[in-house]
Amino acid sequence: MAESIHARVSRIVQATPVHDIHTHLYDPAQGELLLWGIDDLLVYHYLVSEASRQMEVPLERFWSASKEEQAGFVWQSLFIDHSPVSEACRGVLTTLNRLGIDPRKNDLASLRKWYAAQKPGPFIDRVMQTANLASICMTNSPFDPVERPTWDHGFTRDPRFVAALRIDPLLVAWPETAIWLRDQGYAVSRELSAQTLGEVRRFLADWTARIDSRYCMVSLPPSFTFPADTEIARLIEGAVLPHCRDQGQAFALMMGVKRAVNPRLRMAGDGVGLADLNALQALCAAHPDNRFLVTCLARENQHELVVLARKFSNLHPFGCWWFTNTPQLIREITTMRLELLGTSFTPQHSDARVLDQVIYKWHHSRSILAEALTEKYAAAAEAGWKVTDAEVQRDVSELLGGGFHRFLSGARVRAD
Ligand code: HDL
Ligand code: ZN
Repeated sequence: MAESIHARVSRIVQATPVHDIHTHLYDPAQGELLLWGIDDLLVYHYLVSEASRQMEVPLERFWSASKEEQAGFVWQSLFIDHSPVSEACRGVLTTLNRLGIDPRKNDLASLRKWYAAQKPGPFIDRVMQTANLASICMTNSPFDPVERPTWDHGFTRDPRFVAALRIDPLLVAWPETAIWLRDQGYAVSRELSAQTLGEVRRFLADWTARIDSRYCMVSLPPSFTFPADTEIARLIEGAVLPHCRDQGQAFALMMGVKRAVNPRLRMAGDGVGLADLNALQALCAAHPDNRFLVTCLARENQHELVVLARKFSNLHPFGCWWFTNTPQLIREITTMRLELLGTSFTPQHSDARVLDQVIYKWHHSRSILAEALTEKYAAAAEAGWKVTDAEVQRDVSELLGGGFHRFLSGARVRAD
């Protein structure tokens, strides 16, 4: 019996290693920065948000507890007292299940025992193999006082972990960052003079070289507008975009995040707002020689982002970011992108903060991608265009990192 289209597509999607283009994971040589294991899985801020609505203990008690105790509160409230039906809860279950652990037969103590028996090196290999990852792109910040010393000290890179330069404080907190830059030896002043912009470019070039950064990234609030007489807009236009052109780097914009909506939740306290994509339209139009990688946090921004990508070939939409990383929205967004962009986008990144998470993030997303692609191939077949396995493989390789790497390299694509 001929293999169904869905079986063929699923086989190829599962077998194609993925380049995970945005995570918060670190090179194993950066030590404790690379999180893994059951306690880190359970105190993931997505789960803390959800647990804060259900757990018996007050938030202040939660924050004063140890990581193990916090994991216990999350496990009790989201897995024992209530069924683990949220996407983040299902993620823990999928991860354990695909590591060969029956979550129903294991209490927290036995899960901890299992993890305690894992050695970092072999565990990392096992996780990357289980998730079928070709590479992991980190989020590397010169502004992070914990991460920066690892670069000062230097370390032998694991080629599977590639770097991306994260510059939020430079753009969203310029006055304080100007002082910090001066302490770092860059002759900047508060006003954005030509000298200051030149020094900001030198800082960007220094760190791009230091970490061998693949692209430059920033997350932006819903209030971001461009063009504008704001420090963000002037730093982007006067320093970041020229830097990216000089270095042949793409600029990644993550748009629509509202930081610290509820500060009591700490890292779990960020929210979402509608981004003004007129700013993105103006950036793409005014800077045709720059390449923009963009993801939006609001569901309501997704259609406009896709239509803008049809207008500007220097715009590459990627991922179902954070609050849109749910089966329902991944299905909706991926189908929208296939129907309006063909395969000229990157459907997903994991945003993983704990290494083991890449197992569930990619297991869940691969199955939805396979379904969405199957629907489109079946529709093409109905119209007389049966795709070959080689063509499916070409498309899937494009979607799981090939198109991203071509876009980074500046390979021109035709405009709409
Ligand atoms: O700004 C970002 O890169 C976001 O992804 C945040 O890190 C957020 O906390 C997150 O992990 N989302 O998935
Ligand atoms: Zn992120």
